[in-house]
Amino acid sequence: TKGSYDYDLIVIGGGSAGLACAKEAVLNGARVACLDFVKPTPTLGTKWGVGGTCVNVGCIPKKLMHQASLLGEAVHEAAAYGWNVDEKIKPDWHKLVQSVQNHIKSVNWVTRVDLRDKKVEYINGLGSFVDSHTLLAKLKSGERTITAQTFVIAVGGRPRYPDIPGAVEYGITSDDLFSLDREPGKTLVVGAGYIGLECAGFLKGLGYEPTVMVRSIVLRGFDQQMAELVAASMEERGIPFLRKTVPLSVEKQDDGKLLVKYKNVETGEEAEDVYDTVLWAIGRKGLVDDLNLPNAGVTVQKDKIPVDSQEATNVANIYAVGDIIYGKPELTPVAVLAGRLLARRLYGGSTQRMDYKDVATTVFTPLEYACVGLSEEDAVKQFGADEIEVFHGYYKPTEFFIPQKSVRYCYLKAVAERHGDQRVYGLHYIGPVAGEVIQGFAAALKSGLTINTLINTVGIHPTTAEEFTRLAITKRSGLDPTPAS
Ligand code: FAD
Ligand code: NA7
Repeated sequence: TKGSYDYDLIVIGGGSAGLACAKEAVLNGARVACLDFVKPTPTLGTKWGVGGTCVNVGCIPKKLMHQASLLGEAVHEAAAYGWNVDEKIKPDWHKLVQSVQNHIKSVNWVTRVDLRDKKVEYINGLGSFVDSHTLLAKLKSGERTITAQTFVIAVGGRPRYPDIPGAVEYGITSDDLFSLDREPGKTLVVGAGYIGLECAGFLKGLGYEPTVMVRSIVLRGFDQQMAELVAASMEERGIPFLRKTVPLSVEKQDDGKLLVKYKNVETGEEAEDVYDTVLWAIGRKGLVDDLNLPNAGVTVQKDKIPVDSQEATNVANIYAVGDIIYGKPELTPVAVLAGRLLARRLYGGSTQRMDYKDVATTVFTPLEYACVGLSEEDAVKQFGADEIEVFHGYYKPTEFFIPQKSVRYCYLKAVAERHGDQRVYGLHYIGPVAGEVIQGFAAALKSGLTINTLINTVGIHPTTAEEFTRLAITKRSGLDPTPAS
């Protein structure tokens, strides 16, 4: 019976999804424990406190380093606006890491206080199933067996390492980068997903020399026209892209530098270069292994857990949310909302389900890219090229004029229904503060935005977001989408 378990709910994983779910469950009257445990990285042994990926080794430190890099750029631009700045200004990596880590520590602290205030029992232990109602928590010293009526698995993922000689010994991942105790220097970033591009972007802005190694395409899953513009804007800033290339091995030279051998996957041609740092950004692996899921009978698919539209696994009392679920966007706000809604359905009598469609996102490259809804290729695939109208244009941000920054890649487009109401299926924007620009449009798109509404919305002048209200040229027309002067 319900009363015979230690808890109503045990949440495994104290990251974005787990914390949101645990806190909401308590608010709705459940007795809840939340486990969180971080295994150190293989070589540097980096570890961190409660809060999960986003706070410790994800969104937050990434955005802080991106901001540091943008500020460096802004200081140089300031001279053009008449500020007397020392042209030789230079960042201090150690100070930056310290500031970032101090912020993270303060968030860890606030998180623990919040859990205590909200009466969530926090257990710093690694959970593994004994059976579908029993969990073994391995603590720093000793272990504890606990039982619950219901489980929510919210264990997230960790970066992958490639299976090549030297990868683990000499390479690092985003789990190490934000606390690295030495300057990254000349860095090979392997992987062209958003994490690889973002890291390469801020490293360049901070004065280091990143190179991006791309196995196939850039930003798989994103609109490919936009993805190529993002890559081109990075190349313009002096970040080389090694295309169609995979690493073969990493060796440490006598001088401490890393010799990387690699090959072109099309020509088979091999080459090598020497780096100070090799950063693997080749995707993330769901943390299913430690959970002992066979003991509970939970099905796994490619390191992830498949769930239905209620986030239920194949086992009646076990649910999963966040990055660990199969086939859904791996983003913090998705994890948070899905976790909260699940708790409300479990304990608050709610029936509201998570809507994973039309989730807006931003790639925080030096010139940012944000989007919501369908990519052009997905819209074409779904509705056919004849049924899609793409409105597009290049634009010139006012703030770029005086410092004479390149406007070559400032571009945006709306992917819409061709006939009828011209409903907007997707919005894509490359330029400054992309996330801030797209967030509000995401609400509009979810409310059924049409091209007619968009172009009859009065813009805010002078902004870059107003460019969406000025979209007038369709790709089909063949007209030049670059603005006159
Ligand atoms: P996590 O936050 O990973 O939390 C899971 C927790 O469970 C971890 O603390 C883990 O150690 C713990 N755990 C694992 N196994 C066990 C176990 N057996 N027992 C106990 N505890 C366990 N998203 C955005 O929305 N915007 C961004 O800008 C963004 N940038 C990112 C940048 C980087 C470099 C990375 C790596 C990710 C970024 N993300 C971003 C993604 C975002 O961080 C994740 O989507 C989000 O953290 C997922 O939350 P989660 O709760 O599912 O998992
Ligand atoms: P992604 O988006 O999965 O991207 C991984 C990148 O690494 C991608 O460009 C891959 O190329 C490349 N890759 C994958 N394996 C290899 C190997 N073995 N060698 C070289 N290159 C490789 O991962 P991120 O780390 O950017 O993001 C993690 C997740 O967070 C992601 O799933 C998002 O949804 C959220 P490919 O395109 O496969 O050829």
